[in-house]
Amino acid sequence: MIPLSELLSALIGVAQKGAHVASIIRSDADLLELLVQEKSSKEKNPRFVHDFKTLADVIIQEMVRHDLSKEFAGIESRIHGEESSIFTNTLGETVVVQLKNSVEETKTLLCDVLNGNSVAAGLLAEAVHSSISASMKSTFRHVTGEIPISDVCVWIDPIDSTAQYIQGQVGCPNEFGIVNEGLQCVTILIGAYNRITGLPVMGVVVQPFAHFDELSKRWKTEINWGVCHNNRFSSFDDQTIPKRIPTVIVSSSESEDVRHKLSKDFCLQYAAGAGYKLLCVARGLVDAYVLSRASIFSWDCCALHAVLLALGGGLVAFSDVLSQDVCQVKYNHVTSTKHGHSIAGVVAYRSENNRQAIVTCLKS
Ligand code: 2IP
Ligand code: CA
Repeated sequence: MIPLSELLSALIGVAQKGAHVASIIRSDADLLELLVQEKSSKEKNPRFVHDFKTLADVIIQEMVRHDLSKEFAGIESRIHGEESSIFTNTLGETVVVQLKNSVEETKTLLCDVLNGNSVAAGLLAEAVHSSISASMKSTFRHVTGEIPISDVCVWIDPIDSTAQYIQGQVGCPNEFGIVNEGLQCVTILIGAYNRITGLPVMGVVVQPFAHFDELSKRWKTEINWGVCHNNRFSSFDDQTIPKRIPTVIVSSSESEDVRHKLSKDFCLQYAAGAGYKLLCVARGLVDAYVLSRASIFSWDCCALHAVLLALGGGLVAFSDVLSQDVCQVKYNHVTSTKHGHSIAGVVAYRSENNRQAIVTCLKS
């Protein structure tokens, strides 16, 4: 058994480090150039077929795996990420991207994938091996309870809203406090679920680029979390929820039919990033996030699903929302394909009343 506060502390630590790596990549000229360049198939790295943006995702994911495995023996095989860590080139050669024991060894491995770019490899290796110590312990001192570590599995989305991360625009909050597009929509999502029940246990969400400080010309990071194992705890303060008209957030690619239906009872808002839209629900900026297509995956949802459960809300598949039983999405599917981890659309809500209101609207 391990204290939930210990697991939470570890997840917050690795998520903060992920945010640090994500911001180093955007602030270093060499790495940024690699990130934003769209290569034509002719220009593509002849040795390794993936673009740098995939490597940025994978290296953050593998850093989380490495650091958590050091702290919790045996958890390594139960940590799942969006990206495959195996890079294969057109000649059939493969490299497994992982953190080695030292900066030098990791640099050598990354240099191989980066086709000999040792400057970029060195910068990345240093970032993933760095220790950052911004402790938040005071904010979760009240989290009690324990869990057998052998029951804990983890889903990581190393960079959600990759397109916004690469574009790098500074978004502007609208009158609802929502940023439709921009770096603010980028999140790092780390969710723990129970291997037996399949239900979320805790989630951490970090916005590496939450607020741009004009004075220092630097981005400030924001971290939120929730725990829903026996008891419920979260970083959110219900007192700050603004009074507003009923509002639902959707993807800009949501179907015309669903948008039309929802707009009868709700004001509709749009934003990029599945994680960011779920965060808007957790913050109480909207009542719910509705997605009718199966274009979302376990790694997009697990962390914020935990936060919503901690707040008294939840996340159900769109395909199940009209059924009698409220059936929370589960994460313990046994499958090895990406498609096997997709969720049949989403209705994510902050309270039971909000869920009821969506059901009533969709039934009408
Ligand atoms: C994506 C990203 C997209 C989202 C999609 C996710 O994850 O969050 O923005 O689409 O569902 O899978 P939309 O913005 O239309 O909701 P990633 O960036 O990690 O691929
Ligand atoms: Ca994602």
